[in-house]
Amino acid sequence: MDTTAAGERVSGLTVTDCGFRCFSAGRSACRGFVWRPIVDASFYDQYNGSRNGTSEDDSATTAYTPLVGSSGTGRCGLMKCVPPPSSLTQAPGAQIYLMTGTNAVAYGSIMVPPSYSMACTFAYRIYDKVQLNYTEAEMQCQRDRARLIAIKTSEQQRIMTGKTSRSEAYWIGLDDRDTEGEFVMSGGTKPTYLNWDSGQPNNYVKFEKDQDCVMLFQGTWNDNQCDQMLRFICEIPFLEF
Ligand SMILES: [Ca+2]
Ligand SMILES: [Ca+2]
Repeated sequence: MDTTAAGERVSGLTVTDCGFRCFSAGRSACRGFVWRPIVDASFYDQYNGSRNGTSEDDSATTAYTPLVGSSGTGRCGLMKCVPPPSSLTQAPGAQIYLMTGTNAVAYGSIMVPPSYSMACTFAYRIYDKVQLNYTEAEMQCQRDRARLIAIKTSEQQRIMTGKTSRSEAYWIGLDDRDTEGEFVMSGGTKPTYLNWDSGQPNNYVKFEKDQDCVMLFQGTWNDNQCDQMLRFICEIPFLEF
């Protein structure tokens, strides 16, 4: 089991069991955990707008049951750190607990689609069963109330490198479509953390099209033609750097 910032999710656990997993993992591996009841997808529609119609469906099928104590089972993810308090909402959704000594203390809740995994400062979804061009990928993320991932730290890059396939390429939220050579991240900021592959970006011209959209491939970045059909990664940021 991965107990780094964004642990693998395990389904079918109660809050108590999830807390026990966290406690057993030890404080260095688990500072807190996120637990989500299995909910009807329509429940999330109230908060997240209409869901996508182009990609994998979520497995959430049973009715939503409000979280009270340890009743019911859900998905459990251990976290090495937890989202900042400013990102928490009162909306019922993913429940976050802090481990304090031998106790799990309710910390808050956060509303992200059930298909998204939680990290410390963001939630993400790796779309690896559908391939879209850059604009379509952007739109798919927007339907999740998310954006193509803006990788702003080496920690965020490390997580994504670990979660993606080395044999595949994924669109990330970085492009120079407006002005050649001036890359802008999803959210409109200029990148300060950079992770280009050697020799990139090269704006390579093929069939009279240059390269204005950035993909993650084997752990580093490369600009590519925006009409290429690639996998992609969406992100819901909890904290902007
Ligand atoms: Ca370019
Ligand atoms: Ca390139």
